[in-house]
Amino acid sequence: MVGKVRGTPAPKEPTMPGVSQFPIIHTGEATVSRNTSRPILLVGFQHQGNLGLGYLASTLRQHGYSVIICDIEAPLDQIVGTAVESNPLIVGFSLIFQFYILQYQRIISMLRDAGVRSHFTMGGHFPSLSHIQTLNMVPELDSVVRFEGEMTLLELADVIGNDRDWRTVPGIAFRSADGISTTPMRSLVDDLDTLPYPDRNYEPETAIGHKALPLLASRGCARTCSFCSIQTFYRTAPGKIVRTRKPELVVEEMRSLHLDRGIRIFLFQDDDFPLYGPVWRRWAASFVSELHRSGLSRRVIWKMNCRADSVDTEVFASLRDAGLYLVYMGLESGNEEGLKTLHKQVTVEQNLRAVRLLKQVGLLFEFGFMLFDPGSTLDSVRANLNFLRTILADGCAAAVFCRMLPYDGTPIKDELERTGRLKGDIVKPDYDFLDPRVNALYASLSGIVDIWGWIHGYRALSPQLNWVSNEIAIIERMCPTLPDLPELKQTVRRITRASNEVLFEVLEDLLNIAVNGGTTTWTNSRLDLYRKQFLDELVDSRNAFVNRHQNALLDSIEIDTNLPTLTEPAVA
Ligand code: B12
Ligand code: SF4
Repeated sequence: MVGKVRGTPAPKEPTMPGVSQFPIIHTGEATVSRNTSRPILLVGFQHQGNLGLGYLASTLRQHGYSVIICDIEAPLDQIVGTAVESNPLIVGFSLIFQFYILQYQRIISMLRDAGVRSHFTMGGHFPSLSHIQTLNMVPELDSVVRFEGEMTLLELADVIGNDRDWRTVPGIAFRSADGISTTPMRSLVDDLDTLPYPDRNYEPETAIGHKALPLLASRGCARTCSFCSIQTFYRTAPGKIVRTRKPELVVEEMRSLHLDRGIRIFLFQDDDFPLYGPVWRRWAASFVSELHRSGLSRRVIWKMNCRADSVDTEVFASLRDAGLYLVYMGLESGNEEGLKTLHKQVTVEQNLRAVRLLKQVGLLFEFGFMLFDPGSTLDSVRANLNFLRTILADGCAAAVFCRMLPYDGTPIKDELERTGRLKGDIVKPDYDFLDPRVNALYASLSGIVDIWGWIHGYRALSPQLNWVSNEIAIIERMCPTLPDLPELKQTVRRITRASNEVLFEVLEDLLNIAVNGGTTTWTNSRLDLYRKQFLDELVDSRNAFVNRHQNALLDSIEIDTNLPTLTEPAVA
């Protein structure tokens, strides 16, 4: 089928010198001939809903293409079978987590072995920033789409579908006689509201029966944390680094998801929700009044990510009243040196204050924390331990921590490379600490604490504790009158406190040994007994509560579709 499609949004002109103008120009008036007879297959990590793939798919669909999405975690034969059967024009792989590259490599070569001859391209953070390594590591790829991919993938499909030379499409990298070539970079999407809503053709996840979907109010981040590849991703491509959507259109998207699909929980995946500084404060105020005006503030709740320096009592109280129930904060370190190494541009006091204020305002919070970073000393690890003990003393959240990993595209990776400290590979980039005692501490801690059983992974203890706190916060908003909810909350806090304290005692003991010598009495199996005990008590109390209140909880899931009709003008 060859379709005529009108009225595509106009991307910004590429700003790099030597731009070759490609014949397909998406202006409001242009008509474009495209061959949409073959589908586009997209493969990516789908857990919790992949907005990148969602935007790529909706943009392609808007222009007449049919799109199939496969989860990278699906059985391999299913992915291969889908590709063989559907004979796609393009298979687009989304690599947003660098450590998945070998998994992609394996699938891609299986697809070629199975006879799939489509154009293979890959996008996402790692391929955008490290296109040479990507093309070298995955020889079956024809191209890499760099940075935001909606317009580039669309243009690639248009060109390949019409058998024209795709090597001139702006925004890509590919192998050529001279090695690896790139075309001029394409600008970031200037106005996010010109994009169609992302496709979310999957069953939403649920929390205590309430459906949740991800969405974005903005893209990009103005900050410069040294461990983060996002800041480089949005700074390398031409265009405005941070783009916010119109608050009323964000609320309109929420409203339609609420009414059409019964969504009650919205997970904002913005890197740094627009809150910092006067302009974004105004944005947030207008978002809040839109939520009230639409009636959604009484119907839905939402979660967002922000930094400690955005937290302010007045603003957060108004966000809470408009449905905010959970805040994820990248605290990252509890000592000044660590915060400097990570280039957080906040102080320990700011981190402490942010936590204090969120608790005062009555908001649940989760946080990111790097117990170890390349500048770690025994003193800094001890300061981090004390920080965690302070903020978590009341059992408000489970202790989670990690070692900073030097991802591609981050200033800290470049620095480790420059100083000869970078070790490992793309899947497991690593470094040694400068003090060998910290290396020994880290090794003994990882030997004793089963990281995947306690701290990371969906079934680990700390995430499960946080999950039940999350459920309690949802019930508090959606079904606030359940009589023994405060009792469940207290039980979960007690278990969380006890579980955190076990972790802290292990760490403290190992720290003391690192300084004074000696051997620890903690063992992996002793710790595992604690872990199982905490998990059993948590699951039993939570399940008993849910069983006792099944009817009331089920009733709270019902949604009333009688939202007020929007007649008043939107807040400017
Ligand atoms: C949402 C999210 C998650 C969700 C994932 C949901 C999902 N299925 O996508 C959850 C919560 C599960 C998650 C988990 C983790 N995450 Co996360 N996550 C994010 C976050 C905040 C937003 C992703 C997003 O929706 N972006 C918005 C969309 C529109 O942009 P996009 O994905 O970049 O896609 C665009 C382009 O990249 C490009 N593109 C992407 N794919 C493709 C494919 C093709 C074919 C083309 C043409 C173009 C293209 O076009 C898209 C549209 O413009 C990002 C930060 C970020 N800003 O991206 C971190 C991020 C991806 N996460 C990160 C990390 C480290 C993790 C964890 C390891 C955290 C942890 N310690 O547990 C885990 C890993 C999970 C696992 N697999 O084991 C890092 C990755 C670092 C790296 N370089 O590898 C990031 C970059 C955060 C950071 N600041 O460092 N995460
Ligand atoms: S860690 Fe968060 S705040 Fe820091 S640069 Fe990355 S996205 Fe921005």
